[in-house]
Amino acid sequence: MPRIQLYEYANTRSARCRWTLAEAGLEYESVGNTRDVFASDALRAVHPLAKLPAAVIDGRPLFESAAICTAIADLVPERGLVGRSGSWSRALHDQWVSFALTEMECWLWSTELNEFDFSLPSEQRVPAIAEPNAVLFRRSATALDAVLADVDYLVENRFTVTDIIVGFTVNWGQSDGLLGDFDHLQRYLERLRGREHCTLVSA
Ligand SMILES: N[C@@H](CCC(=O)N[C@@H](CS)C(=O)NCC(=O)O)C(=O)O
Repeated sequence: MPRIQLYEYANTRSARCRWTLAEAGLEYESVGNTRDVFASDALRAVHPLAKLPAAVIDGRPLFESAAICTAIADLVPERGLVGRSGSWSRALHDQWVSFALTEMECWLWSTELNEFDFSLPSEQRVPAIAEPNAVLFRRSATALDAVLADVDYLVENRFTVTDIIVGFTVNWGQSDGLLGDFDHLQRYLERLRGREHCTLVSA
């Protein structure tokens, strides 16, 4: 059994890792899990920006939620949570993860940072950026919605870790009120929320 420590807190992106660990059937040690974890030297030793989530897997530090989830999925090939490295399924996993993070989540994150997150001092925030961010998020969401008209899940049309990573982003978009007319994305979230270990929190 691998030894896994997860630096986590509430409904941060660490929820992706918590869900992946449950689907993988792996136990882990939860580290932090209070707001104080952000200011801790222990977190900074694992993540150079002291962000969540971060993990230590068999003594090796790893950060970025998608990387941690994928590494966890790779630990349990028998669970079929991700295609093997070099397979076309793995290429599709990489495609959808990149799409979710760089064509969707970045706009949500920018809005949060500029509206109310604690990372930027208020004089540096540009709240008006929320409007163009919403336009750009919805442009990508339109594309994903069209894909999910034909399939239930993104890789091999069965649930994989890809859906955990992408689903978190889609759920965030719904929490921000940006999914109103995307029926296929709404149904995708319903399917994901129907899973026993789902950590997605409804708005
Ligand atoms: N791309 C990173 C984002 C990490 C991130 O920004 N995490 C937030 C919590 S969800 C955080 O630690 N924020 C504190 C900060 O920005 O200083 C990932 O997916 O892990």
